[in-house]
Amino acid sequence: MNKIINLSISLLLLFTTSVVFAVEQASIASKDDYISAKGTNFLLKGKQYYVVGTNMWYGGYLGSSGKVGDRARLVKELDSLKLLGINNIRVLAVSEKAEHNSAVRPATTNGFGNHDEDLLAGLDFFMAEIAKRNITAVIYLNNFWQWSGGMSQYMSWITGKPVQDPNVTKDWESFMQTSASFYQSKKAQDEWRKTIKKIVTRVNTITGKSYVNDPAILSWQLANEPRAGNWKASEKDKAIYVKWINDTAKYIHSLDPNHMVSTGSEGLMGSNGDEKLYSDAHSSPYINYMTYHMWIRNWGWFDQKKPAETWDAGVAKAKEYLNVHIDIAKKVNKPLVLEEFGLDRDFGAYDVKSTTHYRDNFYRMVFDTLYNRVKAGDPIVGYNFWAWNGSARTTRSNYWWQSGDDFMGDPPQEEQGMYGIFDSDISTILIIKEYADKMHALAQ
Ligand code: IFL
Repeated sequence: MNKIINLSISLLLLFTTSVVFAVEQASIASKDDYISAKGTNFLLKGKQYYVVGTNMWYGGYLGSSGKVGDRARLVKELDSLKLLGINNIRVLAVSEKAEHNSAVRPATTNGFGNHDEDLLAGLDFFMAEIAKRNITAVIYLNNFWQWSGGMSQYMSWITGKPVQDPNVTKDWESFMQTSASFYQSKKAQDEWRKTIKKIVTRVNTITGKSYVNDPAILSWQLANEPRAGNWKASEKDKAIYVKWINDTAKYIHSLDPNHMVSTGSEGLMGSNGDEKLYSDAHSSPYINYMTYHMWIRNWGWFDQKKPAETWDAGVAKAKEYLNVHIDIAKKVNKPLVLEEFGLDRDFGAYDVKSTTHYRDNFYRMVFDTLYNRVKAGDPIVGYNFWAWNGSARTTRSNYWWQSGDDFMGDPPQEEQGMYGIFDSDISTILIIKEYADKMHALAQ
């Protein structure tokens, strides 16, 4: 009798697996349905594809059906972004549990191999919802900075030493050195590859579709803003970093033949100002396009407390930074995306009701500079502004995030409201929409 029951169960399992496989086969996209890089262009179904995007690191968090999730809000945010003309979102795949105050709580990963399935299913929901809206995702698999645990947390798990939160120590140089030690740790790389494999080969629990077969993924991204080391990185550090990029990207392609892989690099400011390092990092045959980020206040090119005095020089430097990367991409012969930029609200305010005149002018300048170069057929293929706060609001008088607060584009390492765009920022939203329309018109 037992034998018969076992046999029936096995047959049932075989049948179910075959049906799932057959359903997935039937819906498997053709090569043309995935965005790919050709020369300095992105192509989708034989047509130019331009990234008109935003950043929403917390997309998977909102998608969770658990306590921290808010699916109704996610759906509403995506509807708003769609109306704005957004077609791409940069999102975090995994976070590592950290003790310091600058990191998001909970984390998707609570120690090596210990993943929170509810939170991971949140990314599934996010992916299912963006696909419905014809929005694509860039999914990053690690973080050089501390707000999602990231590389410094991997190293803390390995060395047993607590992460020294640079928000507290103010010692960013030694923090960066610790983060970069991640590239050289065999244990860290082995553990990270297990996580990469888990995410990349995942089957979406909402759609039943494998991530590998999901055309809504524009690219897998190694990490948010990986750097070779601190500002004193040696030639050896740089070589290790370039090799790490090549090897990891190759590994991801071995798991997923359908999608592009990108670095998440900030460009020259994340490459010690070293053009060779930036070019080398993106010359790997396994890196399909180039990325850069631009932060004129973080980098001291603009002082938000003295805007009138520092605006002209800050904008001049910004324009140069925007253009110089496009010229480098021409030499490397790959497409380029400006995947982060932003500016404070006027005079560095965080309050949702404060004005955004300088930010609005800055957004217009960035969009216009890039739009004109896209139009001229240069290697720039789009942008993602940082970031979408949408309907999130903080109730904290000091603007610092705490567990249970709304998730917004400003991560927990920064004041809530610093750079993100709220759904009430109408003047900025109108500029985003104006240029989204212009960019889409170029793809006709
Ligand atoms: O929040 C920051 C984020 O870590 C990033 N780049 C800069 C953002 C604003 O400071 O990736």
